[in-house]
Amino acid sequence: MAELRKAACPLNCWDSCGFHVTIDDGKVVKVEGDETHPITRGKICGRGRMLEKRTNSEQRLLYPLKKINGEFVQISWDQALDEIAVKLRKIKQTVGTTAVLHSHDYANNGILKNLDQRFFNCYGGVTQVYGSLCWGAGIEAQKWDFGNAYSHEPDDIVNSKNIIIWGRNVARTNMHLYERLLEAKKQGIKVFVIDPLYNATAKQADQFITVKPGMDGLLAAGMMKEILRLGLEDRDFIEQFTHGFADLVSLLDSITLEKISEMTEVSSEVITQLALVYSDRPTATYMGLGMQRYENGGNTIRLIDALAAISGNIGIPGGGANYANLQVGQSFAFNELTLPHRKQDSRQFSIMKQAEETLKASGPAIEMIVVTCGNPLTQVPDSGVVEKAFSSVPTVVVLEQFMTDTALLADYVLPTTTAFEEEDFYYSSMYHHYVNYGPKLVSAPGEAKSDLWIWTQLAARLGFGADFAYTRDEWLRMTLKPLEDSGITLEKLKEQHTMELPVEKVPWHNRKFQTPTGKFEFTSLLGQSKGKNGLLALAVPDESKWNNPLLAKTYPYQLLTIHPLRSNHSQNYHLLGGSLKLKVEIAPNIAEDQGLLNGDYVRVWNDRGEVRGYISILVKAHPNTINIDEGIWKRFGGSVNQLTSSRESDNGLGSTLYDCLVNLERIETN
Ligand SMILES: Nc1nc2c(c(=O)[nH]1)N[C@H]1C(S)=C(S)[C@@H](COP(=O)(O)OP(=O)(O)OC[C@H]3O[C@@H](n4cnc5c(=O)[nH]c(N)nc54)[C@H](O)[C@@H]3O)O[C@H]1N2
Ligand SMILES: Nc1nc2c(c(=O)[nH]1)N[C@H]1C(S)=C(S)[C@@H](COP(=O)(O)OP(=O)(O)OC[C@H]3O[C@@H](n4cnc5c(=O)[nH]c(N)nc54)[C@H](O)[C@@H]3O)O[C@H]1N2
Ligand code: SF4
Ligand SMILES: [Mo]
Repeated sequence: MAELRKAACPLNCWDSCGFHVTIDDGKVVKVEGDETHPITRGKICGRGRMLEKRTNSEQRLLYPLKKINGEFVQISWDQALDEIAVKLRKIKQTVGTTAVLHSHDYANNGILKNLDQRFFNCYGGVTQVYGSLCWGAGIEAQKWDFGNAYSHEPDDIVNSKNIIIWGRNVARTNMHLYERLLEAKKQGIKVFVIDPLYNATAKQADQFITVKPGMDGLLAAGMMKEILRLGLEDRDFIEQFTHGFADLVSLLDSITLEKISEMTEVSSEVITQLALVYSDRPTATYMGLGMQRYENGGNTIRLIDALAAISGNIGIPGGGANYANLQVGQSFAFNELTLPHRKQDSRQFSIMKQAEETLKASGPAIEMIVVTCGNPLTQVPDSGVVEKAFSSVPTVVVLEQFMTDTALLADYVLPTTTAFEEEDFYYSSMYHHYVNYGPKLVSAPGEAKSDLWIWTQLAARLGFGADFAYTRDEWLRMTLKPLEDSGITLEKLKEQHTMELPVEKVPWHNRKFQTPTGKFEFTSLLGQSKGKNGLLALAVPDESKWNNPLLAKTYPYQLLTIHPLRSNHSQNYHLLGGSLKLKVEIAPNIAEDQGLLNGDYVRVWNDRGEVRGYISILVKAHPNTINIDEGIWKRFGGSVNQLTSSRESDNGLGSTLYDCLVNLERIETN
């Protein structure tokens, strides 16, 4: 008899959907949306549905593997754990615990996935990665401006007059915002999309504004110039609740609107018109993450925040500079779970430069890399260097569900469970503020074990078993401790499956900001305390004709590598079936200039590497722009990160994945 159970999507995504999962004969047979979920309301995307395939796939890793003479050999769990524990103990006794690099990302939104950090802290403190490939530049930017990065609750959107979707590929990456946009449009709320690509969201917009990639900060500066020229700014807000406005004014005075128009490749008329839209309050801004993956990414988000601030759109229903919603994750007892004080030693590599740092590390050199919830060989920039670094380290341990490009490089591959095979809570600090409960629904195939089981076993072998001597219930209760007063308990969550977290629904409505001055800061004291000048700037991407004219002559096209429609990063390509062809999407002018046709085979290259694929001419895109979706495995023609740079963003915490110039030419199919 088939059974229907409620569950939750574990994927790293804006939406954090509620599921209805059908189980038959001990197997997951279907994944659908839970129509009682207050935000996701029964609709889910193909990536969520495909979790059925991911769970049942014959490609699942079933046994611990060890590489011997270049070949993977099946070994027992005891052998794998004993050998890894011996190596960890030896490293600790000889060169010190920071000779271990913990390379991870956030492929699974389960709260107990953070126990890897507890393991490494209790072990003594390893080399950790800091910053984020994903959203690091913008998070830091909002911390400088507001003191934190908060979004309005999803249903607040109906209070807007205008909605600006700025660099977020909503129809593809954030489907429940897309649903709400369509509803808002029906109510007469105006929708504007600012993006170099004419994507599915742009098609639904009242107006699409194409912009030169990486130039959004300048565009925001242009709008601010016009708002001030026309006297449309919110004087009360500026005078009472902001710091550093005079610095902003002198910055805006240092450039003309004509120059901004030339650099952004947006006409002055459109800039003026958008200034009027911002002044016609409330205007909500929904920023995406693509546009901050540039050298100037932090400054870009800061200028857009400043635009929302001077136009009076902060702290009011229907407004907001919505980028991320960190208050969601901040609701849980993170320190109790991860025990940061147990670290005796520490070293940090930026997540962008983890490979270069590994290659040059000394005192101590990296002896072991442990990879959890990540596929760095595909996802980390400059993959040529990543491959070199991972191949150079004596022991690489990868906890995985599938034989990814990274797992192929490992010395030990430890097979892990998928979400329906273990119990956890799921939440996302990107969009809505509900936590979802995900029960264990089926048993894991073969000898696959949860990450938590692996940490528990290793901790016992290394003498800190007591730090992991908790039941699932106890772990989950530990994370909910700060929420008890709000009535959120494990029992209630198990019963209700999703619960609303006690967060600000209209952030900053009381105008009390979490910055050092307590105000919105155009000039950031936090930035200054970190050794920067804290000022806003008219900054451009590193790889642009404005900054590097010679490079721009050799490599005339800007390469974006946006998130794929049917895969969450690298997680689904091997399950899609059919023959996968790497698609090189190009702006129409490139096709005209080079006489390219759809289906032509081309190589795309720069000094860092080369990728080959088939031309697909976009109907509309900003001139000289190319896109290749990210996440593609080596065996399917990837990774596009062979082309991207590992430079860090202006504030040091974000990636510059889209700040990437390339050239392209047709070649013969081989
Ligand atoms: N289908 C799908 N959905 C996903 C994911 C996935 O892999 N697949 N991943 C999830 C994760 S982890 C994340 S971080 C989010 C990311 O969600 P998004 O922020 O929506 O995704 P991106 O693909 O980074 O880029 C979004 C948009 O930015 C535009 N863009 C690029 N450069 C610029 C620029 O300089 N200016 C402007 N204005 N726009 C620019 C791109 O053209 C694209 O339309 O998506 C989540 N959802
Ligand atoms: N060029 C380019 N590169 C990018 C991006 C881009 O837009 N362009 N986007 C960046 C962004 S936004 C992000 S968030 C990162 C994502 O980077 P990653 O998180 O590294 O990418 P994923 O492909 O989501 O997942 C990594 C692996 O985690 C495994 N996994 C899933 N669940 C579990 C689990 O429970 N336990 C363990 N041990 N493993 C698990 C999956 O099988 C998968 O192979 O990529 C970044 N890289
Ligand atoms: S991937 Fe995102 S949109 Fe798709 S089901 Fe999961 S949470 Fe929902
Ligand atoms: Mo991400």
